[in-house]
Amino acid sequence: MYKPLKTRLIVLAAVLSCTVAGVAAAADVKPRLIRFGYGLNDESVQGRAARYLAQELEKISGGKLKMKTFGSANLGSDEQMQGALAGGAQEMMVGSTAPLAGMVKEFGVFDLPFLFNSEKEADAVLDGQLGQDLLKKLEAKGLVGLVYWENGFRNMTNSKRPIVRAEDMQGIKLRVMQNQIALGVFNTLGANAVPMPFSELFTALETRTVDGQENPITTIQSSKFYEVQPYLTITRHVYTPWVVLASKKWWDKLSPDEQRLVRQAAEASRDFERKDSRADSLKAMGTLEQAGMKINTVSPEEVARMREKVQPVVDKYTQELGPDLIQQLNTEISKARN
Ligand code: TK8
Repeated sequence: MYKPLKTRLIVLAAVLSCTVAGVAAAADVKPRLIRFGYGLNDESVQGRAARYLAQELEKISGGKLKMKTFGSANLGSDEQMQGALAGGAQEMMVGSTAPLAGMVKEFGVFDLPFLFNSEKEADAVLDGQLGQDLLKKLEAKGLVGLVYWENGFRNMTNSKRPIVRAEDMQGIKLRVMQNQIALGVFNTLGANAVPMPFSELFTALETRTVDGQENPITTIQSSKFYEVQPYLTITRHVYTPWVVLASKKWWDKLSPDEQRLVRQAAEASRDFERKDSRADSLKAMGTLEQAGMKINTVSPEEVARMREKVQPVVDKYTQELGPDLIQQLNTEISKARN
């Protein structure tokens, strides 16, 4: 169909300006240096995923977005880094949800014991409505929550004895992550719970300031806790997620294109990390056994007893965190379970 020349020119101009705008937008990426901190050492699951994230970001930004990674809490403990991000003194980090509960109390849901049965259920909740809603709540605290990585199902180690029954925890000085729910859970199980940042943990175990701790076997291996902890008890009592965070002050200064690239790299790192964590977890048991740890698994009957024991703590925090939230959580878990 014939169109007047003027119309054709207008169409041409529109097409051209779109293309130019498109190129300009895609190029709206400035050279930046991003400091990314984490608590475990470079040989850990966390270290590998941090390096992957840095490489991915550099690749997709054509070398403009450079990330320098700092492991072993060299930029501070999880809590200290959270503060640095909120204040705008550091750009990015990854850390556990437990200390985040100090900023957004609802993150405490992940410290409720015996919630998830499998990684699949955890993924569904974290990547689903509830997990994403929690990330949004961080913005009001100066943090941008990007994705969840897997820290994993936690198990207990100690230097006193194998934990076969809940009673065996009696009197064990057990380092726990820094929040009220973790404290309540382990004190109720009979231990003497001592909240402490992860960065101080190895020394505390070595000097016997505490008798035990709890973490996923991947961490027990990479942090070499087997050197100072003879007993490992498989309890899988809690699944802890890690959250990749950005400083909101910094984030708000990024162009939409830069934000998109950081998000994209973070998502790729999530998929890499979860796969790596699960593969590493399968290998870690053998390594820990070879390293001489005495390993036992609590029986399902004993898990049921432990569950019963901690029910008052669960009830208390269901009220405190909001019965609706817990209801939503349980609904999302049972959907993933069936
Ligand atoms: C590392 C911690 C760690 C966590 C803990 O910074 O504190 O025990 O499991 O992964 O976030």
